[in-house]
Order: sequence, then C-alpha cells, then structure tokens
Amino acid sequence: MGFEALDFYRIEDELTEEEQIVRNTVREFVDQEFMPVLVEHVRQDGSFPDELVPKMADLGLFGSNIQGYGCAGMNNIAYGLVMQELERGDSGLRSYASVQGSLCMYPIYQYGSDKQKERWLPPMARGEVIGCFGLTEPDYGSNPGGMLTKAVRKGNSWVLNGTKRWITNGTVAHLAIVWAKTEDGIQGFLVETDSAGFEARDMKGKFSLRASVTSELFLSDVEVPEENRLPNVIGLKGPLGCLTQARYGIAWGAVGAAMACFDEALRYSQERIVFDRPLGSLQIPQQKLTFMATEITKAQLLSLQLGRLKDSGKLHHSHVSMAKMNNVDVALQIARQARDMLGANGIVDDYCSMRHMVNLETVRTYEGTHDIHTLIIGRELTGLDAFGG
Ligand code: TGC
Ligand code: FAD
Repeated sequence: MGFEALDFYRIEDELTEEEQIVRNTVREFVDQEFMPVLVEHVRQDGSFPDELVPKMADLGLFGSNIQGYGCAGMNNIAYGLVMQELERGDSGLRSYASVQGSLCMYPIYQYGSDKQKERWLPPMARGEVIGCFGLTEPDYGSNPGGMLTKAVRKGNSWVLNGTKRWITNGTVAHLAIVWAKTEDGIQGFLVETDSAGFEARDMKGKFSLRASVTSELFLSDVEVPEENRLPNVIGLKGPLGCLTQARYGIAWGAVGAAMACFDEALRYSQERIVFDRPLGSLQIPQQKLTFMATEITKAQLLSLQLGRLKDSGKLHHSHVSMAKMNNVDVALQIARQARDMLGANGIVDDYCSMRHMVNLETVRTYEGTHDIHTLIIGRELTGLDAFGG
C-alpha cells in the first residue's frame, strides 16, 4: 500500500480540483519515478538523478508559479503542494526545484531585462539550462551583506572576483546567479559557467542532503558583459527577495517530509509487535503519533494561510520566516520521533525517517537558519534589530 497523507482537519476540502490534480500528479511522479532510484543516489556521494530532469520539466516543476515564458503559471497553493510532494520524496528533490525556480528563474523574472527573460527563462523551464544561486561565502552565511565577492566595471563589462561556498547545483549549472559588491551596492550577475576564470568544485563528505550536489564556486577575473547584469535591483533586498520565494517553498516542503515520517511511523506501529501487542496499542507510541499529527496539522494550516496571503498580495517576508522556522523545526522533531519508533530498523535506508531527519538538519540551516528566522520575527514584533548582538 502506498503513502497515505494525513489530513486530520479536512484541508483537502479547501483545495480546488486543479490544486488537487497538481498535487496528485507530483505525488505519482515521486512514487513511481523518483523513489525507486533515490536510495542509490543517497548511497553515492552527493548525486541527483539527472535523468529525471526532463520529466520534471514536462510536469512544470521549474518556475511553476511564474507566468509566461513556458512556465506553468500555478497559483501559490498549487506551487506549495508541488514543494510538499517533492520534499515528501526527499529534501534534495525539492531543493533542485527550489533553486531552479525560486533562486534562479525568479531573479531573472523579477529583476531581469526583457532580453534576459526571453533568453533564459524558456530553456530553464524546459530544464535545458540549469541554474545555481551564489550568495553564501566561506565567511559570510547568515550575514550575506558582508560578502567579499566584488564586481568592478570595465568598459562595457564587469570583472568578478570571489568565492562562493555551499552552492546547490554549482557543478551541474550552466548559469550561476552571482551576487557581488559593486561601487553602488550588491548586484546580481548572470555568469555563464563556461566563462574563463569560473570554476566549480563539488563538496564531499555530507551526511545530509546526499541526493543533491553542493559546490564551491571560484571566480577569478571572470568577465561578464553588462547585458548579463540584473538591471532592476541594487542592494541586499535583491537576493533576500529571492530567498523569500524559496523559503515559502521550504515551509510547504517540510510538511511533506514530516508527513512521510508520520505515515511510516503509523504503519510501523500497527505492524510491529512488541510484548505480544502492536506497538501502536501502547500509550507512549500513541503520544508520539498524536504529537506528530497535531504538529503536521498546525503546519499544514500555517502553509495554507501563507499561500493565501501570497496569492492575495498581502505577504510580508516575516510571515514566511515564521512558517519556514516552525515547519522545519517540527518536521525535524517528527522525523526524530519516527526514527525512534522504528527502533533498529529506523537506522537503515529501507525506511525514510532517518534520511528525512538528516536532510532536515540542512533545511534548518539553509535559507536562513532557525535562529536567523527567530530574530527576523523578533525584529518585526519589537522593531528592534538583534542581529548585531
Ligand atoms: P535588512 O536591513 O534586513 O534588509 C535589507 C533590505 O532587504 C529587505 N529585506 C527583504 N526583502 C525581501 N525578502 C526578505 N526576506 C527580506 N529581508 C529583508 C529589507 O526591507 C531591506 O530593504 P531596503 O529597501 O530597506 O534596502 O538586511 P540585514 O543586513 O539586516 O540582513 C538581515 C538578515 C540577517 C535577516 C538577512 O541577511 C538574512 O536573511 N540572512 C540569512 C541569509 C540566508 O538565508 N542565506 C540563504 C542563502 S541561499 C540558500 O541557502 C539556498 S539553499 C538551497 C535550497 O533552497 O534548496
Ligand atoms: P553561520 O552564519 O556561520 O551560523 C553559525 C551559527 O551561528 C548558526 O547556528 C546560526 O544560527 C548562528 N548565528 C549566526 N548569526 C547569528 C546572530 N546574529 N544571532 C544569533 N545566532 C546567529 N547558499 C547559497 O547561497 N546558495 C545555495 O544554493 C546554498 N545551498 C546550500 C546547500 C546546503 C546543503 C547547505 C548546507 C547550505 C547551502 N547554502 C547555500 C548556504 C546556507 O544558506 C548557509 O549555510 C546558511 O545561510 C548559514 O550560514 P553559515 O553556514 O555560514 O552559518
């Protein structure tokens, strides 16, 4: 029997038929095409099943909520459901789609020239051009405003120097969105990865997010034409605006990971016999399942309302911070409890909970750590900035 989604509060009734169809289609893709190949990629060191990229593109999974340019143009609830289903499979799968859509296509769509949009968005939607997003540096993660990467104007082009670290898909990307300091402030550049002076190297040895490529980017006197500068934004709000989009997807995605763990733990509790009775008939396992179901239900409601705010244009980035922070935090707790309920079986990759658990450690860190989102919300509530101390 396949995955059964928890829907304790009948949230299904809140979804349109179209939203349900989108969700079911992605659910089927994940079950039938992604899950059978996932474990081998997790066992290998940091690889993604690239052969699935054309299918993902056919399903409209790249830039799903962008209008035009060959994108699916979904509303944000449908887009959130896509992210939920992808991350139910694996955080690496959701990451692939998040980075391509929210971190690479979105900045071109939002800050790019018409020519840049025409040139890059259609092949990115088709999965023929893969992007990566270079913001984080070895010494500047939570505080990207301190970045050292520089872009200096030289006639009708720019010369970029610097290092970016922890960059998803850096070695497989054709196009890197690189954020660099200029005389006028931080700006975004579309760096073609075959440019002279650009090098990407895989980062090895990850315990977490193994079905995803993570890379380091080295830019040494990389010359980028002026026409590859994103013309419509200057300042940190450029990359932060992209992060809002990606964090939105993570808020939904984390619910998917939690639902997968709950489903696994519930089934196991019904099948596993301990002390001559099903595990699920005992009080402590029931308490764990109740905690999981309650937190998933709360996270589902948070995501749904977040999507409504986004679709109605009332979204503030601190709303996204609350959902990213909460949903990832509870998903991680749920994954740990599910792993615990599986006993020794929980530590092998026949089961998904421990894989989700270690993935969620990354998800808690990237796209703004749990602490950073806590402080973003704290600043919104108090009007006082606690980042400096
Ligand atoms: P701050 O003064 O707060 O903001 C500067 C300007 O930006 C605006 N702004 C935002 N705009 C849109 N969305 C947001 N989330 C925004 N946050 C701030 C803000 O209004 C301001 O605008 P303006 O017009 O006044 O200039 O800047 P700060 O230097 O105090 O920074 C605040 C802080 C710490 C919250 C920010 O630096 C931050 O969010 N740090 C975390 C960095 C981070 O999340 N990095 C993620 C890298 S990418 C990644 O991890 C990809 S993982 C792959 C995957 O997703 O799968
Ligand atoms: P640090 O900023 O050094 O934080 C260390 C600790 O200090 C954390 O606990 C943090 O919460 C805490 N801390 C920091 N500042 C404060 C403060 N002011 N107050 C209280 N506590 C604080 N980046 C990209 O640009 N593109 C990508 O595609 C990308 N993909 C990634 C993929 C993976 C697998 C991983 C692990 C990371 C990825 N990142 C990417 C980087 C990610 O966004 C950063 O790791 C993250 O922003 C945190 O930065 P850091 O690792 O430097 O931690």
